[in-house]
Amino acid sequence: MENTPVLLSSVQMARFVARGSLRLDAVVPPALNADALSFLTAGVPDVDYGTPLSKAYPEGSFPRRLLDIPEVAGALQSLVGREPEIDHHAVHVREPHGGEAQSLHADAIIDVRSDAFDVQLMYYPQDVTLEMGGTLSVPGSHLRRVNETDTGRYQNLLGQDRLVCPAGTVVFVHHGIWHGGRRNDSDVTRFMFKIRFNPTVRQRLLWDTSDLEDPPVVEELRTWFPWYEQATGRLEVYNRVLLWRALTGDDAFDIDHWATRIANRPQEAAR
Ligand SMILES: O=C(O)CCC(=O)C(=O)O
Ligand SMILES: [Fe+2]
Repeated sequence: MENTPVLLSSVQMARFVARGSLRLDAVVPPALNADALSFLTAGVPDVDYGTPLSKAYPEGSFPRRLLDIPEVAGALQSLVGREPEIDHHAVHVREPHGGEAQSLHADAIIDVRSDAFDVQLMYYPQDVTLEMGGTLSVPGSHLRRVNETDTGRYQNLLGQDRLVCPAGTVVFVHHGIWHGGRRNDSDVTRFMFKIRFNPTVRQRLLWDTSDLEDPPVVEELRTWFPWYEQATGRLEVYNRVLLWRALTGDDAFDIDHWATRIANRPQEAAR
């Protein structure tokens, strides 16, 4: 079987930088989804913080089989390199007709990095309907600095995304994305398996860069989300410019001269 990782394109990377998430619908085959439900019910043994990916999950184990899927492996490699470390993993269960919606939060507690990021893989082994309490997330929120539940009182942001997906969907999110599990109003238990990864290499040009100069890349980076304020929303685009510079090494990259203009601090004395 062909197991070569399928790397992300520059357009997909730019979309991740703009949205803070990347969704791969039904990439996990039905047989593994079926196995996953029993593994997740039993619980996945803990892995120590900082364990290298290649040592974290034994050959043949459910997480290893998930991470070996070419599209999953390729997306992960494109975002954080070949051998990231495991920060932690968790099985998130939302019981039928149980509990409350989680408040909107970022998993970053205190995190001021602008040139590096962790990613979280979220895997849904079942079809997730609107009633089942899929993860809500706010596109384009990841670069606005908040600390964990600072955003908890925000309800129903324009353009928010309440996840509805086919079985076997994997979503990768930036550590800063605003998100929260919803209340499960269905008769079915909803499972989600999450792994957070820390990069161990500089996150530069790790993806398939053959389309790096194509115009759709910049179009993605310009994406404007409906909840953005007219003025402050521009800060999100500015922060993407900084992140794209870090990811590509192109210190001159800009959108509408925003980053260039505010870097102008002439040192030469007037004569
Ligand atoms: O259960 C969910 O959908 C979200 C859980 C969550 O917030 C997390 O894994 O950080
Ligand atoms: Fe969370």
